[in-house]
Amino acid sequence: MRLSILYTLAFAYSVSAHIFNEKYHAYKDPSDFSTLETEEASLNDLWGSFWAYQGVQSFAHLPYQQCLELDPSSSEPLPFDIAVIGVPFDTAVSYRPGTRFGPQGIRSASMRQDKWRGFNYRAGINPFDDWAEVIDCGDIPITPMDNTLALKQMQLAYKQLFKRKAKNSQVPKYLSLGGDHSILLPVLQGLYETYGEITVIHFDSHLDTWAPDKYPSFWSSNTSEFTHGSMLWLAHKYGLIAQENNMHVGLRTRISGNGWDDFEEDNEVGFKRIFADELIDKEGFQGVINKILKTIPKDKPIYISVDIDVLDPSAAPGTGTMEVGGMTSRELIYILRKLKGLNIIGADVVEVSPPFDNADITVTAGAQIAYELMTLMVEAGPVTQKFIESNKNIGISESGEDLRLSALDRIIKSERDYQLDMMNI
Ligand SMILES: [Mn+2]
Repeated sequence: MRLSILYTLAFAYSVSAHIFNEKYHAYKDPSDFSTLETEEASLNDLWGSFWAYQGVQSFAHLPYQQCLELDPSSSEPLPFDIAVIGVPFDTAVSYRPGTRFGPQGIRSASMRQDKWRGFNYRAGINPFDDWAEVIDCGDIPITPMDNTLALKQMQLAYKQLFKRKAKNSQVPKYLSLGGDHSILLPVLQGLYETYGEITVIHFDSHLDTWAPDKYPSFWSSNTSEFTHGSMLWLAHKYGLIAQENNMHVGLRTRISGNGWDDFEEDNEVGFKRIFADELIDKEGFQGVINKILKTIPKDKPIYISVDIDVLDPSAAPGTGTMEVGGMTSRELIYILRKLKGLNIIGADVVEVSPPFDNADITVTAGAQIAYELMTLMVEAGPVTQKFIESNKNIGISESGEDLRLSALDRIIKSERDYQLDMMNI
């Protein structure tokens, strides 16, 4: 009886804040449990909400399923439009490893995020409570023993993930949690099969467009050339990314040799460069944002890749290859927020290495950046068939020749015979 009255009061309160469960704070008398054992309070009322630090961890307490284990035709998978996918792979790094623990570290640090308190005041939307069904798809179970096999596993996983049916969108979007940066190659291969060439906005202190032979070693193999510093070079060789107007943001790495060779090669891979120092030049943030928006096409599929080492080591010590002189978390979020309006069809946060983290600084930054990227993917709206077709046509010449296939031919004919079977599982 008393509960009913409290429900009424709670409901009155909820009129002005209707996203709150009308039964929150319905029970106010710890001296008497007897009224709880009535039909008025279901098990879900009693036990269906958690404090931030409770519950089995999914990203932001989102509904969880191990998507790769479910056969879409024979089971009843959770419907989704945007999913978080963990990619725990870190054996293609040139310096400190540890990002195999990245997905779980970011999930752990995302525990204070959830649908209930998920409204992004900077954006004016709640990415977990908008047009998109958002879930956590679990991890890709990748071998740490053999990078050729690992790459094939990731390629097959993304191929299957992009074939999954979305609920309110033509295809699903994925927010990948790395893993080292090499995971971008199989992500781009999966995206390419859906969209054709992808334009990449690459937040990083490093170029990652290095030809594999820029590493100072006599020894190499096809497998050894797949690294977290060469994946964009490989993506270009495979014709997966736009020929021009990809963009680096936040660069400050030292470069090879005694001149500008690395930048010249970067030009050939199709990137424009924004350096960390430009943020404090006289044109400052607005200059940087204008440069990005002037370069990145509005009508093409855009992918955002965030290497957490774009942040200054003071803001992200838990990463493999720190470079001093980077931006703060606030500055990165500020720039990301200005990318609203672009067709963001996927994103990642990579190179978060919990074993090198201090006091959860890096994993917490990674979780917040993931939330901002999720917001951008929601803001971009569902993917339409028309949009997919309009981009694919870019790869067809006036005479009907498929230029995207030509891009693959170029690899076969190139002096370096990169394993074409990487493209064909
Ligand atoms: Mn990187």
